[in-house]
Amino acid sequence: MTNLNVSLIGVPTDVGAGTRGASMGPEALRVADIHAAIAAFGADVRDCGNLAGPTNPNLPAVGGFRHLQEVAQWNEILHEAVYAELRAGRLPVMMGGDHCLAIGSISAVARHCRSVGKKLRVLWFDAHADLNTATMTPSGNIHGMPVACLCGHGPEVLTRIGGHIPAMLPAEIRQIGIRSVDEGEKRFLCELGVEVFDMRYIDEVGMRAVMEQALAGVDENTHLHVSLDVDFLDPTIAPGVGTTVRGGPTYREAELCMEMIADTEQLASLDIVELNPALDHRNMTAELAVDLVESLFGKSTLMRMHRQTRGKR
Ligand code: Z70
Ligand code: MN
Ligand code: MN
Ligand code: MN
Repeated sequence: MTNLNVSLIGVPTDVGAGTRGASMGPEALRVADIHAAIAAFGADVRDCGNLAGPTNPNLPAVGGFRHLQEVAQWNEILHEAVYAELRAGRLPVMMGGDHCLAIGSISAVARHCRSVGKKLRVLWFDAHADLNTATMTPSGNIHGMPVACLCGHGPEVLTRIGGHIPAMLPAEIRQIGIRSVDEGEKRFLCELGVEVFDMRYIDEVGMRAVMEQALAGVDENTHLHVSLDVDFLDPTIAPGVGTTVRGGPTYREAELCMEMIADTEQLASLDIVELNPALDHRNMTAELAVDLVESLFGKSTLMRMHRQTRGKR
């Protein structure tokens, strides 16, 4: 069963993003009552509050990176916090914050997997591949680089976090919903052999088949990490993000993703990132994210039992 000892970790950073405001994401998720949404399933939910890290100096890129030292500091702090919760047997939920925080969270998850002998599977829901490097990046924004850093391609201050380079293998990640990929990233995705379920593929085979493939091989010994960049969702339902990209999944498709993950009962850590309350309307994107979290923690359990009974008749 999914671990119901849940720790909420606020990560109020936007140092990796191009647009300011994701630093307000943790509070918007609290206002949407993420705590109650998870506690409703009988979970023991602990809000650890917000981590403290460097403020956003709002400077231009240097050597291909914006705010490299600040991003490194935030991720060192986050890595230790996430690792501590995992060791304590808890399921950490990272309330971002921009997507650069996946470097700290996933490196901690991977370290935990190595220590307890679990297989790692990362599901990366995003409009973007986030696989840029200093030479390929069009922006210098490090939220466009966490997948590369985790796979060992990036500045040492980021790749060495957690003490194992690479923190993660390309074979351990599945990317879903991708529809905005830079030229260099396309080549690099191929080169690394990352399994990508882009929007065209989702259109052609449907979300159910996509999720079956993305979850193939997940078993009782798998630690499932979900990294949910809310710009994965279609901007008509999720306007509160820094970089909207048209043509994303619908509410129903996104719910199905989360329900199929809940069915595996292997969810063990979660990032919710890139929520930007400064660009949202009446907190609708935060509320949508909380709806998805409810499904991820098994909101449809009753219906699932009903479906199984019906299937046997
Ligand atoms: C672009 C870059 C990005 C999120 C934008 C965009 C990256 N590929 N990621 N918004 N979440 O600048 O690297
Ligand atoms: Mn992202
Ligand atoms: Mn994105
Ligand atoms: Mn709801």
